[in-house]
Amino acid sequence: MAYRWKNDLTPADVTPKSLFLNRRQLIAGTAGLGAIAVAGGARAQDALVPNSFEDITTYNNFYEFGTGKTDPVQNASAMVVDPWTVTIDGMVDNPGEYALADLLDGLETEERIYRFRCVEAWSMVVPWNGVELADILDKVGVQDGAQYVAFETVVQPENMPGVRRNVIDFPYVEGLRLEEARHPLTMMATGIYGEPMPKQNGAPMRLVVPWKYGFKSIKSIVRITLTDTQPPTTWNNINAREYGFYSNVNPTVDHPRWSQATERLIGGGLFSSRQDTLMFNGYEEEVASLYEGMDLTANY
Ligand SMILES: Nc1nc2c(c(=O)[nH]1)N[C@H]1C(S)=C(S)[C@@H](COP(=O)(O)O)O[C@H]1N2
Ligand SMILES: [Mo]
Repeated sequence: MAYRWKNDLTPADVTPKSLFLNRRQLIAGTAGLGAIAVAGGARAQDALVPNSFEDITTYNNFYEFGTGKTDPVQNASAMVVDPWTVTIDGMVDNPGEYALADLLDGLETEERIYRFRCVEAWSMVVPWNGVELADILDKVGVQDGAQYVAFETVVQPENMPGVRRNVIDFPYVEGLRLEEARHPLTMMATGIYGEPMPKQNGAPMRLVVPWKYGFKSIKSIVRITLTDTQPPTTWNNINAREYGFYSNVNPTVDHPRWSQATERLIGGGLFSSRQDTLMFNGYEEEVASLYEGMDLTANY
């Protein structure tokens, strides 16, 4: 049974992709009065209106291809994503090098429309396709004593200009507590809008953790490791004072250099205005219990 949550939409609520692709034209013309009402009134707490395919695939962070927002769409086509092997190791019953298709075989694929909030204070709403990470973990068999899941992105220097220039240390690495990784909202996404994941968005498989800042959602994953030790994570390695291990979206804990209270919705066009950032990015009811008793200012 697919997981349902407070702000979940049923497939019937999803506006056809063509409408989103044409949203700018719709907004420009009288035919778009309905769309204007939706886009103009969009607030993070209302029904989730996904961004257009174009918004999601042309404004990216993927430092392996450069640090500019349009570097990924320009450079990622060179990345080789087929064949793709994911190494699963550490505290698991069935370690190994899995062909991606074998790893996903038999698992239920779903569409999930999630808010996506970057630590840089911009946001989108994205219709992801993929599986629950918990299903992958069950398949490989997590051993007693495992407490964290570590992830690693592919490194293809010949195809990745940002890697060749060492813009940050690679491979890009991330990690979650096991309970976070097992939470039903946590996905391994293999597509958007029902299409295979575009390379600039982290083909062929990337993590999506909707209540955490975007940098936790590591792209193009080639290794998953179960461990009893908190794993190093890329942005924490770069600047531990600014980027913690948890990185839960929290409007009350500012980044040392900017406020996290509001965010700019990408693709808002004429109606673009800042909206309030929601606690745990709007998923408080679902995930707050994971952090019960924790000081969220100290554990940022
Ligand atoms: N390997 C890798 N994963 C990554 C990044 C990156 O630079 N390299 N950037 C992160 C950041 S900061 C964000 S906001 C999201 C952006 O995902 P999107 O481009 O699909 O919107 O990817 C995250 N995952
Ligand atoms: Mo980000």
